[in-house]
Amino acid sequence: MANKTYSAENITVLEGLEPVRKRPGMYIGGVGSAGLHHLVWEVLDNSIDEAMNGHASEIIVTLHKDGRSVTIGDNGRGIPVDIHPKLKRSALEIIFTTLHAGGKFEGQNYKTSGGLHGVGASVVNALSTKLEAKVRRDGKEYALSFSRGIPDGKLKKIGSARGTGTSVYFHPDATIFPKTDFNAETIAQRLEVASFLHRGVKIIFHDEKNGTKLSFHHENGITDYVEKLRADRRAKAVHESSFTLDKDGEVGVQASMIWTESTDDITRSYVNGIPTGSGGAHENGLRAGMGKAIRNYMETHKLMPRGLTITSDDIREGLICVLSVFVKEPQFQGQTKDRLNNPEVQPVVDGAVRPLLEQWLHNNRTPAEQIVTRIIIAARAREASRAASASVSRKTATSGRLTLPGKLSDCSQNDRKNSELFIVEGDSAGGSAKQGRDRRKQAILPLRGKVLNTESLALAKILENREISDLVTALGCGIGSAFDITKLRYERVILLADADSDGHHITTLLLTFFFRHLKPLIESGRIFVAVPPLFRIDIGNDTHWAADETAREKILAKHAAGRKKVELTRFKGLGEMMPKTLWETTLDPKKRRLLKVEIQDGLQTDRIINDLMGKDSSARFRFIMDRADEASDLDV
Ligand code: 0RA
Repeated sequence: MANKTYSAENITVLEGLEPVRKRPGMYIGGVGSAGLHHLVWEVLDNSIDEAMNGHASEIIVTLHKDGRSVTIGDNGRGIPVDIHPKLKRSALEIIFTTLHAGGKFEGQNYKTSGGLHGVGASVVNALSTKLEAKVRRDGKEYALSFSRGIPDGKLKKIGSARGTGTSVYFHPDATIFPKTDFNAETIAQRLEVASFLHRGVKIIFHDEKNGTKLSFHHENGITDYVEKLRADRRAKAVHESSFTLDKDGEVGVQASMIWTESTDDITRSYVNGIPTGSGGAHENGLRAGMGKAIRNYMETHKLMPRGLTITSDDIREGLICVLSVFVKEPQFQGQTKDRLNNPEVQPVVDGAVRPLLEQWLHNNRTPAEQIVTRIIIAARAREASRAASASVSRKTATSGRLTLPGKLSDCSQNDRKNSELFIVEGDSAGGSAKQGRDRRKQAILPLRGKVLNTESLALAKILENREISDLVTALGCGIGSAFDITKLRYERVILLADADSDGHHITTLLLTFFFRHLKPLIESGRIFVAVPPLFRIDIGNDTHWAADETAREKILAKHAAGRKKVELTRFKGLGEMMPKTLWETTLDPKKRRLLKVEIQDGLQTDRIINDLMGKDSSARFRFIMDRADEASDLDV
């Protein structure tokens, strides 16, 4: 079986391509940006497979000048071009025009990298206005092109060639995808991750739009990935080199981990090269195996401190970990299909991690003790912050309103339904909001000055801050280990700050705190950002409000033409707005505009918050420089 050569006969024919164009979402998950980029991942996966089977060493991905077409080339064996004896068509044509073609159903040539179990090439073809495949084999170069999945002609010999390889050019169909522009950064990031997960493969990204070329190549695979994650965050490692395991088998398991002084824990997990942001069976197996290995080690060497319990969170604090598994038939679940649902994978990962990590700890006593020390520090810090947060939540739990923060103007109704807490920037805006609100349903908590930047601070430290602890008390739901969402005292929490850069900063600081420490409030859709107006425009007897310059210009164009008396007021801040005005524009549920805060991509949000709010100012600098051309109207 190992040396069996593949030829046109092996290809199984199941269906035509019409279903793909009728219901593209069924094959690529959707026709938005993620679906569009999925096409690239599909074609890429075929080349990665060729490399992982030892036949290719280099993959070149080119984003063409139009930004809407891509070529992916490799130096593998070249897709076979021989003619199928029954179908009288080339294997190349069959692979690109037949769903489920690729010989993968015989269990050979099984695809171990990402993708859609071998349907990839034909799906991409069906959804492209043009696709051209070129193959170098047997000293010749062949080409075949297609439109919307249908061959434009016959397979052509276009010349002689040295070496072997395949290249696939495609241009997605704008009648299927509302937007067909590829994002170079999205592609570059994916390629870099692929180069870590498939060690040794050289992946080159050529962005013809910017004229840039990137080359990704990591001989040490996920060990290098962990090191990159650590270095990006400037997190100081507590031991010298990471622990890495690589176990072959029915389910392949690779994991690499290092403990750092940072308080976050970062796990990047992948199944067949596909990111699994929501975890699943493989991550559960990793946690279980890691927990058991460390506890066993601590017990064997009598390192368990008396009277201190070590939780799995303590073990993970400061941990940077990459987990990559290869599974024959992965089942993904969840709204974004990024959670692995194969229960059989958990014991396999657990069984790989536990003995290997435990053995490594026994054989490497210096790092082992450095890790144990880190875990004990985490456990002590957790106990300290639990004591602190318990004292904060006790205030609300025991005697209700009397112990609420003095500056909170609570709403009068007892029923939580339809109640709202406005967190307002500044005492004077707080005063206007207090007078202008619907006092039955709306509570106001004014915040003084800048809010604490909670990124990279321990919870115990954060709760020493008066503004934050007042906020937690007002919310009533506790925090950290004392968090209980059923105790939240309001249905909605609305952040209300000035429409200027200071206001945006305050909103960002508050959202950082909510994301890091009260994430379930965001996830359950309870956090909102109010949009106060920046301009008041009086035209004749009518008053209009505009949230920004664009809205102002629209209103002027629509209503002010030809009329004489137009009065324009720019609000300096919420504080100078009359209570009645604040009600009409920002508080009144019938007229106001609220933005609901949602987390679309947890990993990306984590990265951006870490870059923008974390200790590492160079990450912030890079973030700002990368986006300098997007900042058109700077606040001065
Ligand atoms: C089937 C059989 C063989 C190679 C490939 C597929 C192949 C597919 C892709 C897709 C992108 N790059 C690729 N490179 C190779 C092996 C044919 C042989 O036995 O020589």
